[in-house]
Amino acid sequence: MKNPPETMFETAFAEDTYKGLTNYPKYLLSKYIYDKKGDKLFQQIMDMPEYYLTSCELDILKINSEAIAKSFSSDSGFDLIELGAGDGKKTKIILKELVDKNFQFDYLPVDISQNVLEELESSLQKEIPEVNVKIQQGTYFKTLEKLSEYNTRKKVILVLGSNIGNLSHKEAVEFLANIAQAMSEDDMLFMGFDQKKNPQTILDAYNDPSGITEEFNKNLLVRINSELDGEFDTNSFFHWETYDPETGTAKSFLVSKKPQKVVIKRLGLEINFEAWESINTEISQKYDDSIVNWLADEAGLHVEKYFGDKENCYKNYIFRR
Ligand code: AVI
Repeated sequence: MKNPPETMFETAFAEDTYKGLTNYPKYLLSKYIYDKKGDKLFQQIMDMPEYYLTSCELDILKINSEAIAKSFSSDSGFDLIELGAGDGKKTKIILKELVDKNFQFDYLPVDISQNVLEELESSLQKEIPEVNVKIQQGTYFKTLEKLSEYNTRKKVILVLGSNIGNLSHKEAVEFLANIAQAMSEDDMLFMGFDQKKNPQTILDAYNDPSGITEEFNKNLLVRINSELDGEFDTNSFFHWETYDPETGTAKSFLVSKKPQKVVIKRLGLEINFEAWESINTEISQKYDDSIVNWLADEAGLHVEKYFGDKENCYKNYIFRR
């Protein structure tokens, strides 16, 4: 890494961008794709026919809603805590079932964005007014820690969308171990994991002909341009996807079409790109039961059960301590 500027970085985005673009090979962190535009593009990705993950998980939740709701229930009621709730499209299937069956519960969606939470709360008030919503603005683990200090009744922690796939195995174990730490024996974790499958299906999901995934990926460069005074010409990079069936890792790259230098003023950097040099922008890990069991074991959890679609393209696992 080149010597960082003497002044401190203004934001974590600035620091992480500096580290990633002065590393060899170059990388950027996918969490920074999600600003207002990135969120919108991800909504569009979830509606694409190639992006099977959303429809598979929706099917699993619809087909198994009764069994899922039953497994969550507890005589003394429970708190349903969702990490990263988004627009709640999938969660509403479970919430409807829980309300229909008259189960006693509160719904606690956790998100860093107050705006996202307020929108979710008002849509729930319209669509399922019976749900007692207690929005929790904050980071996942701080919020979980706080909730496990004050709440004594059963916690059901919900993480949908195979978001764990954007973490390396090491980071995924840390993520699960942090959740495990907030869980008592009664509590459970319900979480989605995209599964290994025909490699072509995976490549198609991350390489749509309409170019939405490319725009989503390039939003990283757009953000560097607007927030860090960068001078990326986004047209001189193209999106490239790979999938390794041995490791189950799909990787997204931006590849430089030509030799070029890019200035990022706020970082005091001029970055050199060779022709065809890449920036890794995301990993989307695919799993099978052995990997999920191994991750759980490393994190101090175990798999109690799973719900899958007909072809086991996607699975939602129930974990306990
Ligand atoms: C949010 N995450 C689980 C998505 C995925 O499948 O890795 C993000 C995404 N990247 C490209 N398409 C969708």
